[in-house]
Amino acid sequence: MGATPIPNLDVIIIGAGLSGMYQLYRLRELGLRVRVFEAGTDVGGTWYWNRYPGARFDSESYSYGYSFSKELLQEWDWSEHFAGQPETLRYCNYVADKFDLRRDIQFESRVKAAHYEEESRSWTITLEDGSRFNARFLITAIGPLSTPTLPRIEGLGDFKGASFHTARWPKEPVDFTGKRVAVIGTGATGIQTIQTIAKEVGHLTVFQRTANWAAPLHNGKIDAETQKKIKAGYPEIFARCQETFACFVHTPDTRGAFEVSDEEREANYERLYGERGFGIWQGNFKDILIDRKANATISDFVARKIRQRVKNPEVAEKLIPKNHGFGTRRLPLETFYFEVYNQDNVELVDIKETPIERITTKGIKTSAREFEFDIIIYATGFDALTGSFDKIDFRGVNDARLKEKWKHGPQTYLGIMVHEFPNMMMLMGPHTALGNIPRSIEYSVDWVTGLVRFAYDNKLTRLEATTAGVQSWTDHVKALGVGLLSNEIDSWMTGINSNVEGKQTRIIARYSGSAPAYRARCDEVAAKGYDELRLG
Ligand code: NA7
Repeated sequence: MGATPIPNLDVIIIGAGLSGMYQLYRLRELGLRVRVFEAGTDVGGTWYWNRYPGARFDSESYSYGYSFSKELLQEWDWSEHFAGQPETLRYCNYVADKFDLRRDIQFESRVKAAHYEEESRSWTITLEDGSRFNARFLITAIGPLSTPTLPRIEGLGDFKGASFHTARWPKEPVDFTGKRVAVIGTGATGIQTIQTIAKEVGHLTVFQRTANWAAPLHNGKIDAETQKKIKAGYPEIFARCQETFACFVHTPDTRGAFEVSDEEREANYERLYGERGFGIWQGNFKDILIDRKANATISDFVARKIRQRVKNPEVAEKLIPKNHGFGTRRLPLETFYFEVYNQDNVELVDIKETPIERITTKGIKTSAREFEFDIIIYATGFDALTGSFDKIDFRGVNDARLKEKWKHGPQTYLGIMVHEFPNMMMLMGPHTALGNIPRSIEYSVDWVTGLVRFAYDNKLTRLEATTAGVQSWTDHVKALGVGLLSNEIDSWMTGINSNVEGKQTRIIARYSGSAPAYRARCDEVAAKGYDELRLG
């Protein structure tokens, strides 16, 4: 132990994104001494870091904001059906100001270690600067997609122009006018970036490894009349989110794709393709994500749309995924993305055909050509779900290491607790329901708050998940994944990241059951006095 006394707290929260902010708010209500440690210089998490051009919601704005404060709901006006990142970051700041959250948040404080001490039944965290803090409880609010990854390509540091990962975008605007720009990656982030900067660049080259399905977002401004309706309708909006599979507003279809005629199916797809948001994914026929033939009908439909929208048939074919069906990876939503490839100054490079060999001082060298660029954008994604845990040296009872424990995939109880890691709770960790994420955040924060309150009310100082509890939840999560087409394809949802050593084998790190079922299970645990935990 160092010479500096360690301040004593009741709860330490890591992260001041949407989870950490709300968790702080709730724990303050219990009168506890809470401190949040945040690596960034301000609140917002995902919306603080992801400042890349075109970053915006794919969830309807009014279904995304916090629902816990009626006052907040009435005060805040979302300007668009799918708000852009600057607006969402303003929203996060508004919330922080309104509830005076910053006084308990320590910024520029990256946690590098968190160790449990049995004697004191408490957690000590160590920040990058060496300072340490101690608390009875540790709550991680570090986000499922918050550790960006760069390609493992030779010469990455050699490039003399400007290069950015989308999730580490500078605060100052980047000028693309007349510039030769490369984008590597065509996931949800790459697509938003490409369709936005294509309007400004001199020349754009997109390096695509795997074609992704994407469907129109159909964003629009919210006029005064609609604003009024939204504000009056919040109870119904949130009630709807509570009923649906993944907390989105889109009502799932109870019919199978082949329970309707070919004409009806086509008309349904046409309607969904013309509607705002995730309806085509979340409100589609019930079997498109589990039945190969049903999936083929929607995949064929969207492929036809791509062929209609992209003028050059060769380019269109490159943009149509061949290795996975529609919706089996996280569906990007787009705004005239496919039309970008009709611009004379935009080129698509299929890097499965001509792999990138190295980054050079001037640009990118593929097996076929050498390209020169002023700017390279890496839209190459994240070490998802477990990556942010791996970066912190979490140690539990008898020095047990979390990274080691999760070597072959996460082992959790309700996605919230881990055996041998007493008094540590995870928000939006692996094995929890994600979906429309603030809805899941609010539920998990309330559940964790209930557990902390239970501990203080009952003078409990040690809460631990049992091996049986962990086994049963982990088995349950695995069983839920059986039969899903999404589990047969590489993506961050199946734990694959080609840029991270050891993440080339598919795992089940994501809870794929319904949010209502998840909540019912957690409610049951709470109602029974948390008797599935080892309490002391
Ligand atoms: P994603 O969805 O993981 O997409 C990353 C993209 O980058 C994807 O197209 C990858 O191709 C590509 N990629 C990754 N590494 C490389 C290398 N080394 N070389 C070439 N291409 C590469 O991340 P996003 O940021 O777009 O979205 C993440 C989530 O954030 C999203 O689902 C939303 O929930 C918000 P691949 O498909 O792996 O072949």
